[in-house]
Amino acid sequence: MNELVGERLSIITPKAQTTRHRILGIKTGDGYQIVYSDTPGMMEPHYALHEAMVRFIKASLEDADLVVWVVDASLSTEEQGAIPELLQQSAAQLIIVLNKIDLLPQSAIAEAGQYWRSKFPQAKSIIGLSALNKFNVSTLEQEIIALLPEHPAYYEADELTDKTERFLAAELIREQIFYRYKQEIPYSCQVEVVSFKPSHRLLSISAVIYVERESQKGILIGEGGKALKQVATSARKVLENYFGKKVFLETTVKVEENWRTDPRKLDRMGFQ
Ligand SMILES: Nc1nc2c(ncn2[C@@H]2O[C@H](COP(=O)(O)OP(=O)(O)OP(=O)(O)O)[C@@H](O)[C@H]2O)c(=O)[nH]1
Ligand SMILES: [Mg+2]
Repeated sequence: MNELVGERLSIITPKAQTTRHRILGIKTGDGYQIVYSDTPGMMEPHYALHEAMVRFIKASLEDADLVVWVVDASLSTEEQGAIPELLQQSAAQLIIVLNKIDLLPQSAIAEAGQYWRSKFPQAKSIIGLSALNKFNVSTLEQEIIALLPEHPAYYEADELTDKTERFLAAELIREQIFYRYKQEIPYSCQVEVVSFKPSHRLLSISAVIYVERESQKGILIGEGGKALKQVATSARKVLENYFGKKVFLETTVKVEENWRTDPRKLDRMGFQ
């Protein structure tokens, strides 16, 4: 979606389940407007956060005129997950994107195309692309535009997303956590920006990083606060680059017991 919209709206990491929300990306062009919903990846929900993530997927599927189903073409067919029932049941038109074809030899791309055609005979098109190398992204956009229904624009031409700068800032901090910690830590963290104050030259951001348990807090902060300091330094650089000004970033770690499994806490944290 970032490549299609031409903006960094969703964070990207090598770890699974990076995206936790439904994030709109709006692209308005000459005579068209595309409203993308980037969603979490489909999965079996194991706890309340997962359930909230699946709700975002369901709502997006219900609203969609068109579903762009992105598969990782570098995985073997055995490694591909089952095709979710929700997708099979969706009345929306379907495009299958075989992403990461930069990792495949030409012959394997053709084979992948045939495999996915047999899985989705109803697909309007199956497009191999590389989001990384920006290969075939504009072809995909042309296919999408061709399938858009006639409708007045939903958003103003200069709107890019439904998310606030606060939200995007919190996500960029979370992205650094996903990059810097292993195993359970990224999944036990949620970031909230509690203060976002832009002035002429400086942007002051205060963020709370929630963890579920005292032990995770210790790992996150690290010996002598070193690990958290590294997160904060790299996040500050990313934020400065993103917002185009100097950033003062303050981070606090708080234990919010079992926030992932408590629907009320999740509601308060913006997962309603
Ligand atoms: N080689 C290669 N890697 C890619 C390409 N597109 C994405 N990636 C990598 O794949 C990983 C996952 O990318 P994400 O954008 O986080 O994937 P996602 O499908 O949104 O995943 P979740 O948000 O975790 O559900 C990251 O490490 C990306 O850099 C591509 O075209 N080629
Ligand atoms: Mg994602």
